[in-house]
Amino acid sequence: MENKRLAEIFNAIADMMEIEEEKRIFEIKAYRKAALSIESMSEDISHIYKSSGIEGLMEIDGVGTGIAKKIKEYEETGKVSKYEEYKKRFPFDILALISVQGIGPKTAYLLYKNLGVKTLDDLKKAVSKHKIQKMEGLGEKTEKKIAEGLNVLERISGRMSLGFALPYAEHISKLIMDSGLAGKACIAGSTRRMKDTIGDLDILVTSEHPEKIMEFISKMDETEEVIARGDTKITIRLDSGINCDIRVIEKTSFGSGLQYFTGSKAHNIKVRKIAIKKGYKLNEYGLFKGSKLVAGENEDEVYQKLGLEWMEPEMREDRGEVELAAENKLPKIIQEKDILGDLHVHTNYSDGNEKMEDMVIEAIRLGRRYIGFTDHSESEHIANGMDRKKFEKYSEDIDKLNDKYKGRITLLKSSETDILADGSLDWDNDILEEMDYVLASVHTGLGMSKDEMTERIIRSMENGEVDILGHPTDRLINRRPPINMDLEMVFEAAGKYDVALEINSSPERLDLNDENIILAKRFGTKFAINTDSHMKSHLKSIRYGIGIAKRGWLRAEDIINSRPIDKLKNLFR
Ligand code: DGT
Ligand code: CA
Ligand code: CA
Ligand code: ZN
Repeated sequence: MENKRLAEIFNAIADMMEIEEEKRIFEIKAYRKAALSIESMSEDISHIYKSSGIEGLMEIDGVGTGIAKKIKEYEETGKVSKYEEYKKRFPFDILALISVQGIGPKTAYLLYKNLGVKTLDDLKKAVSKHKIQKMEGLGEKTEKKIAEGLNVLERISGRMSLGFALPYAEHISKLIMDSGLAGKACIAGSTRRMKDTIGDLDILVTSEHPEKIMEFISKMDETEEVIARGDTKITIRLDSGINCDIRVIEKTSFGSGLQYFTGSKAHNIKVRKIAIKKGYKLNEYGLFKGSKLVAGENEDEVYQKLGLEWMEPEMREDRGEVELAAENKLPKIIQEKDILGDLHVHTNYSDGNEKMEDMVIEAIRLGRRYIGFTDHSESEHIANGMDRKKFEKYSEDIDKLNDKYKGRITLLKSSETDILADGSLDWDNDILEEMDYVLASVHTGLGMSKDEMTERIIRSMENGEVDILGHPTDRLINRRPPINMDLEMVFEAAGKYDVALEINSSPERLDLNDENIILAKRFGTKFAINTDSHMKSHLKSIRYGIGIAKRGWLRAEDIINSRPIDKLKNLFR
């Protein structure tokens, strides 16, 4: 699947354009949007092009004529000439360099021009030799920041966002099923547990022809390299750079195999101890009494024979779930069907791609009962924030569409309101009062000290206007660490002032994550699972946020957008 590579090319083009043509902001944004869209879709872009040509490509969110032509060029020649031209002028690994916090495209260019830095290794050397602090326009502070950025990168690299890993795992499973050689192909490992970041993919396959499956997998287009191959297990590196373990097992062992390879390891160890205590032996091939197979084909049977309730994969982290399952006391956690609406949606009134009405139609198609529009407030210039006049127009549009789609969906009026540096909100009270609810987020001044940031966020909640705190830690997976704040103090304030904490489902964010949720719950906070959609296809990302919420053992009543619309409106009032 070439999706990942194409996304990289488009991101790199956008970055290189920024170096010298920063004014072409819309073009730059178009490349970034196309990249995000292509990277997060599960369908193979080559396949779309082969089966429905350029028209098919243009149906992809964020892909217009210009981008579609470039995809066509890539499919036919293996290259994008615009990218090749740029690369000649900027012959350094821009994506690697800007993955370091503190380095943007322009800094990367300066580092290349002055110090010849082309790769991350070159950068590490330049930092260790303190060459950056002597550079004009950069200096000591920047060098320190880059050194820190390199440290962060080292800690987080090698893991991929769930939002990118899951579609990929689904794609590979489908290819295996389509081969006609497999009975089942099931995602296991941390991906099945919906962990926010994924080390490698694990797929469990049942088949009577393990050799043929192995052969098929090793020859797939997506397989860049076969790292290890045994009789029933193969490890490959995919063209996305992520590794994938695939194990072939007999049908009679499918359930125990799935239980084993779903993990987590800590959960498995605890379950195995129970098995031993009850006189069984448990491994990936089954649950045995002596040499007799007692259970194996179904996962729930394996648990049942051990006196355990079946546990949702998201709960299998040895956080007390095994003990509760033994007493039939597992909590009833949130399910996908419980989520009735989405409270963080952008349109082309600010930095979204689509018209409001198109988002409404898609939300109806997905069965949402309500959505809240949250286009950006004025000070958010990079995201094309609305001024007062534009807000009025936006507000009228929401009212009009609300009438038009009455009975099918309810539209709520809001705005993603910037929390300014001093903790005040970006809109005046009269505008805030026009909204059904207020979503407030930090977007700028991310480098504040811990005390300042904590105070800033708590202050934003104190006046009682804010209903939801958007993407609370502001991390971008593999790109930006969480902001520095006292989580407990912020969560405590959220509980006190009745501000729901967002679980942002965007693949690049997944913020809050499970650990944050567990901490926040101690302060009695409520949560909102939102997509932060900027195009139609994003509305489906809600499943990642639901997975994260399940990992935090949240129940429907903990989540505000599981309430029917009138109850929700009461809550906001
Ligand atoms: P990841 O890949 O780092 O995101 O996390 P996982 O959980 O997918 O870990 P991985 O891929 O190393 O292994 C997949 C599952 O296989 C793991 O969740 C549980 C099982 N497993 C692996 N190694 C062991 C082991 O030494 N003991 C037991 N009981 N289970 C194991
Ligand atoms: Ca794994
Ligand atoms: Ca693995
Ligand atoms: Zn935001």
